[in-house]
Amino acid sequence: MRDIQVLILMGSTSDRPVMEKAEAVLDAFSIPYKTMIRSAHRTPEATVQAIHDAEDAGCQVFICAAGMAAHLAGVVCSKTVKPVIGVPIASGALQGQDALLSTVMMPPGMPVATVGINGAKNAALLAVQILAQNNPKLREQLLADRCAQAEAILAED
Ligand code: RP5
Repeated sequence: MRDIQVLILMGSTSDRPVMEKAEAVLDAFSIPYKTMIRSAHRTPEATVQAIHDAEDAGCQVFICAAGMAAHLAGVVCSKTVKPVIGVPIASGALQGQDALLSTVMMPPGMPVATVGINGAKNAALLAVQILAQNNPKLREQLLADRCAQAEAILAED
């Protein structure tokens, strides 16, 4: 695996349309990342291998998206001490309510930072904020983004 700072994992290719929003944010901030399809239930061994490979490649933050009984972020958390951000995906009969609870309700000692249902953009921005702790240029870019958001709102008047 080439050098990366963020690994995006998602449980299925059906999650891809949502997670493209996370990729767009990381592209906008020029963050090197890799996206892989890995499932906590369907490909458990390959999921653990991806975590090890990503850490060897310099990964600092994991973004894990899954729907239904969404255990991907929790499993990744169990295998790394890097920050893990969970994205509950709206899929299946409960449209993300199940994934939200499965992702956010981690046992004490196993933290997953969970964004809202389909919150791929916020997941990526949180990853950038984590990386910005040791990167003044990224911090400046984030501040500029906040200013742009405020200006856009005010321009709506
Ligand atoms: C989860 O089950 C995936 O993350 C996806 O959101 C959901 C449905 O998967 P597919 O049946 O579309 O592959 O594991």
